[in-house]
Amino acid sequence: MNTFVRFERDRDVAVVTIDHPPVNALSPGVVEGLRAAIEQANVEAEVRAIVVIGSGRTFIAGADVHEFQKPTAGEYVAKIRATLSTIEDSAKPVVMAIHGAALGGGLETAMAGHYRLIAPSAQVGQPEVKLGLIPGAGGTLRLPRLAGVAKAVEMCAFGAPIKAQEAFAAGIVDRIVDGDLRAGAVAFAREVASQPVRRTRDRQEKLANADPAIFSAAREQASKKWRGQTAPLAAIDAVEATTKLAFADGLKRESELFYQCLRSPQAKALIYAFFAERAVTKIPGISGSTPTYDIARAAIVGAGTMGGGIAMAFVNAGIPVLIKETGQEALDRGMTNIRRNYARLPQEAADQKLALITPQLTFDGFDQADIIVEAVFENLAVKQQVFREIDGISKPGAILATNTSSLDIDQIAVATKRPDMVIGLHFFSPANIMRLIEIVRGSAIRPEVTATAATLAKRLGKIGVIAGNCPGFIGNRMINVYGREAQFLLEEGATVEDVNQALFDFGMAMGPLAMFDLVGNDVMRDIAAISSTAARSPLVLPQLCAMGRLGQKTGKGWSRYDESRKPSADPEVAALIESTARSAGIERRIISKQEIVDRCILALVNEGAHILEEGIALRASDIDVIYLTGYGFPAWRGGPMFYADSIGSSNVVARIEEFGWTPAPLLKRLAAKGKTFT
Ligand code: 3H9
Repeated sequence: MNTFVRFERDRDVAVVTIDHPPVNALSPGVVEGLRAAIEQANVEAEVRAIVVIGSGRTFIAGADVHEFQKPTAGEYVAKIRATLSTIEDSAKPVVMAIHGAALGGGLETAMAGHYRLIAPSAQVGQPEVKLGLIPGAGGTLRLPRLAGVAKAVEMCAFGAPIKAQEAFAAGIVDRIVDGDLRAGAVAFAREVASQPVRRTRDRQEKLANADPAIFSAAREQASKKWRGQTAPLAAIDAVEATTKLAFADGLKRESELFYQCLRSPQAKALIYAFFAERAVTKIPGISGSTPTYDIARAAIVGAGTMGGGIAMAFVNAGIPVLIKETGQEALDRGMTNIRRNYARLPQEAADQKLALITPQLTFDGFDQADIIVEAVFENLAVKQQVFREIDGISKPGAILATNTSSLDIDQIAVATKRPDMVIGLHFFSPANIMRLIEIVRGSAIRPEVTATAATLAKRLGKIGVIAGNCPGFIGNRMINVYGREAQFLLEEGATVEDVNQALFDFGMAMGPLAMFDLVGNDVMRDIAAISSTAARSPLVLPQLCAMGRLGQKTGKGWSRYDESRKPSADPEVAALIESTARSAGIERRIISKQEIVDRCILALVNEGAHILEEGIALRASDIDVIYLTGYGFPAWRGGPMFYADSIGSSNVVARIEEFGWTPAPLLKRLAAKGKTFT
């Protein structure tokens, strides 16, 4: 048909193959080719049925998201919709053969066909909400017709894909095909060739009597899970409209809601974030041909919260780990935490994972490890000592990684005879859950080690972002200025609750002082001590630490915590802040919510600009990915650098100057030229 879509004949069955690597997105060309192929099959008299299949690793991953960023997005969407109508209208039965994934417009294409077959390992889903969109090519109409209203609401509003078995049970697919999918689909197509075509749009039985409680419950849940986001609610509205409108009117309603979403700043931010996540793997000087080390076994030094979490991250990817502690009690505590974590799994799965972990008090077997990750106390001398020891016992070619969150990688590397094999892998807590790893490169690092770390991050299901070596790297260096600003606001008159609420309402997962209390005020103090060079120091934090108000772990920090860790305002802290500020001669005033947000967020932006200019981050979008995946920045705002761009660099500079700060030189240059970071 064209370079993206092949048309072949298997006797009386037309086989239409989409061949558009890497993921068979419905790019321009694919859409036209698919339509032409269906039309061709309908005019060829010998053809009795049609199979549509994807080549390569997947069926269709959805619409080509790049197209949504262009002014021609409207025409593009209209073409997809027209192609799906052509498929559904086909007089000859169309059998969709799904392997890999049918996501978004991919599932919509499949549902426009008359039958769906699926490989056992495949997945289907409507993940558009993650891009700030809703299904825009009939997904909110056809999915409820196949799977029922409740399932459709769940899939369209929450976006999680489901596996083949579940898709079959829900009625989305007609058969699971073990073995050769193409052959199975062709045989199936012959089976149904003489039957009248069965169009999804005509199927009404699952639409009747939808319980209104489905929609209200979903709205409530979506408002919590996707706080501040509009697309999930629009997706629920669209499915609800499906239960009330004829197919053609429902399509119109879906289209209106889709365009509202597509035009929203949220979709722009989320689509940006989607590509930003993928851009992190593009590392200058490293390519697909850069050799990598094979990582078959890992060893971890330290079974504390970080060590245990990192061990689970490896094990979850099927990599066996040794985990070493200095004392039996600490080792037992670490293993108890790991077991508690795995207790959520079915017994057999938990046993399999635990079998991959060897807890020990010695370095036995460390000489076999391909990577050793140090996760001990955050202290340079202690870490150097560990690196001296592991360097002595590990095999040549083993990578030595530190989980430091702020310390100088070069100073750790010099404790070894292989500084070129030493790398920072800054996991975030809980390391088995959080997706971010900062991959920190020291000055001696070999490209092969960086390439291995990047590949490993992907294998662990994580997002590895490259960072240069400076105190606090990217994430903590920025969080330091953000946290300082939050504390200055307190000294100048805002309450702990004002500051927390303002940033929470901005969309942060939690307010800054709530974050301090969660992470531990002592930990935040130590991070600040490593990465701060500023003249003004926060005055209250050291006092809280001295009072043992370390945060949630001690029941008291900036707030007071009950047994269920619910915070409440603590008048003692308010009095301490006030008296500290007065004795330091700081003038106190009423501070607006806008000022709280601007000072904290623009502190991030200004530091981000310095980081970018120094080459500590490879690109502005890497900084955003770190903040979206590691620091609870609202995804629908795209990250601090994208947010700065959305308000305009000259506005950012003006506001920063109003605060009496010095704008980063890069920021000033961008403002002068009317340019953006991203
Ligand atoms: C939609 O369908 C809306 C419709 O309802 C409306 C129609 C009117 N477009 O993730 P990977 C690129 S919205 C363009 O590393 P994996 C990706 O950027 C869409 N490009 O692979 C990367 O490029 P590069 C709904 C896409 O194996 C390369 O492919 N669909 C798209 O880890 C490899 O990607 C989705 O939201 C796309 N749709 O994961 C699904 N997808 O090499 C989005 C991927 O230059 N995709 N690329 O960096 C995914 O979730 C994953 O890519 C997938 C594979 C699971 C498929």
